[in-house]
Amino acid sequence: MQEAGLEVSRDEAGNLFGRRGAACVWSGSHLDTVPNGGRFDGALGVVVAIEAAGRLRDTELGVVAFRAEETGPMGSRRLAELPDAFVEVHIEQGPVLELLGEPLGIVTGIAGQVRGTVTFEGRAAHAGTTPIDERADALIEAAKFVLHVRESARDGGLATVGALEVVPGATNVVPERVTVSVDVRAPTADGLEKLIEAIGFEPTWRQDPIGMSGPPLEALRAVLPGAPELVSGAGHDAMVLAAAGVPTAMLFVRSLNGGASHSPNELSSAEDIALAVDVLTEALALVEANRLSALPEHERP
Ligand code: HGY
Ligand code: MN
Ligand code: MN
Repeated sequence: MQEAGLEVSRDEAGNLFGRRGAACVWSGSHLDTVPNGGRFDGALGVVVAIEAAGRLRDTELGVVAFRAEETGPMGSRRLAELPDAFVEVHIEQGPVLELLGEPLGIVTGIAGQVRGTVTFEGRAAHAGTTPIDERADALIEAAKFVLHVRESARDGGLATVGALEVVPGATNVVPERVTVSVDVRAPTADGLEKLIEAIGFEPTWRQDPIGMSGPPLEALRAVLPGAPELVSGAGHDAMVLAAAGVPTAMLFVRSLNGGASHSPNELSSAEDIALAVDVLTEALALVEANRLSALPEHERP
């Protein structure tokens, strides 16, 4: 960020901000990722934003590297009160652009998601002396629920059990308690509600579906006329900014390897990433120029 000529600061949550001047227009993404994740989820958007800022030496703007996006975006909530506009570049994390043979895509909206856990109670017992029919095996009930979660998502939306905690978790003890994670996604609020009801659990965290909008979206469409437009099934920091009322847009970079993501197989090409830098550079300059021209004469720098 310093090499790009930005003034760098960090907040108490560990978010990293690079500013030039008033910095009303921002770009960036997150630096955290999932266990054993890929190298592009988040980091790609941070590096592309820094590169674009380094080219726009006369443009006042900001670049941000958020913390803790994967665990229910916390970092991005801080930026909501700062900017007039936010543009996030992100690897698509899906197969659409690769199937279309397109290097870049414009995001029109971000699917809603809810997360929570369900706990199954059983009774600890000796694996070698407790008859099968005498057992209250929490893991058997949890296993049935895991299948139920998957079947519930058959008619729309997505539902995933990614983590299981088995207590006491010993080879020779019948499980007495099992906690199951639930992750549910749907492009509409109605679809989300239907899936929550079908699964039958109480979410503890929610992000409603949200649209991209305003000057950042118009700028991407102006810079990339005719580019494919798609809804993101993955959540992003951009959804938090948009939900806070900040005009927000996202640019997707083609995922290779069939859209593999949250996996070491995640991949975008250097050529596509270079194109994204060109597009983001033009779009940020356009958003800031339009913002300035919309200011009353006496407020312009
Ligand atoms: O889970 C998501 O959609 C994002 O990767 N945090
Ligand atoms: Mn991400
Ligand atoms: Mn991710």
